[in-house]
Amino acid sequence: MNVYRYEENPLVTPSDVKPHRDDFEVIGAFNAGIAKYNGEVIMLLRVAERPISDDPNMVKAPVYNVETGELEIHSLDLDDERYNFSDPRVICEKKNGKSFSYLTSISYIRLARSKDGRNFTIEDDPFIYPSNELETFGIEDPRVTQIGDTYYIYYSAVSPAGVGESLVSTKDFVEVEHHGMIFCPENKDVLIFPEKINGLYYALHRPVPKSTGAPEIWVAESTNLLHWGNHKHLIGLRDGMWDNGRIGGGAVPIKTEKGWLELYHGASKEDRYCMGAVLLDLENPAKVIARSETPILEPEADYEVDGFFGNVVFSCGVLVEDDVVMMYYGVADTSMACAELSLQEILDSLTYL
Ligand code: MAN
Repeated sequence: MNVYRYEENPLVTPSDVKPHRDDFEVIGAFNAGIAKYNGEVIMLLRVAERPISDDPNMVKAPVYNVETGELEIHSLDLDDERYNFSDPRVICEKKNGKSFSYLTSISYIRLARSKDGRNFTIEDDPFIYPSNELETFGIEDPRVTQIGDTYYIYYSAVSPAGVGESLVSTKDFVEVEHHGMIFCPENKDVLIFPEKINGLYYALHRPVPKSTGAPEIWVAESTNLLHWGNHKHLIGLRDGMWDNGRIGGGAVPIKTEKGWLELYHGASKEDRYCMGAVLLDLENPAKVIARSETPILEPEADYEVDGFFGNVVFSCGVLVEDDVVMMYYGVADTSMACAELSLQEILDSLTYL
């Protein structure tokens, strides 16, 4: 696969972003949703910030307080036996195994704008900030689907109640209307198709079943974008391959003559995140036509390998012009990059079922 990484990469880094509070530092500006609006490329950045800690033995965990509308800072002692601090992203209670008690940072969504798709100006204030009890640990990994003149933005809403997917909409990237949670915990990586198919809206989503099953990609239908049903399991993990750990949708599905092309992320059991592709039937997105055997993009550049959580390429949005796919993607849970790939080459690389 020919991948042309922009010379300007990484396009946005944490040091480009001003923290929204003086006592906080920005540790991530990544996993951005992408839109085109008024001739500009808009990044909806996931900005992750944490309280500056003056004591190396203490970790400060920020939590949004719904009553006060402010962040509360919880100080946790690294020697506290109850907690496991080994994953830099989360603080887990030891007895609970994988489920977490706190995040080490709080994420919200900030806008960055560009005329050329390479040089971005970052707005000073948060665009979408945690605002209810399902968002007290933050909001993450936004995707944007434009339908008519409305941009539907949906993101992971994280709280002690779990991680679900919430929907908002805007027409101008100023006023935002909230529509509530559309997929309840645990669910992430929702991708709403950009048009109705045979009279119905479609979305990909990624539940995390607990008793049997794995973090895999599902498809659902809706008449109104709010209520989703007729859920079907779409694609699963593949033993011994790059996507044997967890998978989830990445970019809004791209309409091609051959079918809907979904660029998805797959992580190995070792948490190495790559991008791959799956082709779905144009008339029935629940039908898989073809899939990547090998990744179309994998962490290779130093900014993809090293960072807050290394070995991650994670796209939440692409722009397509003729044969060129401009894939914007988060790198190492730290920064944003972009690479160009050929649409035809991606389609030709797939293994047809
Ligand atoms: C995972 C990672 C983190 C994220 C949490 C909650 O641990 O994706 O970046 O903050 O889930 O969504």
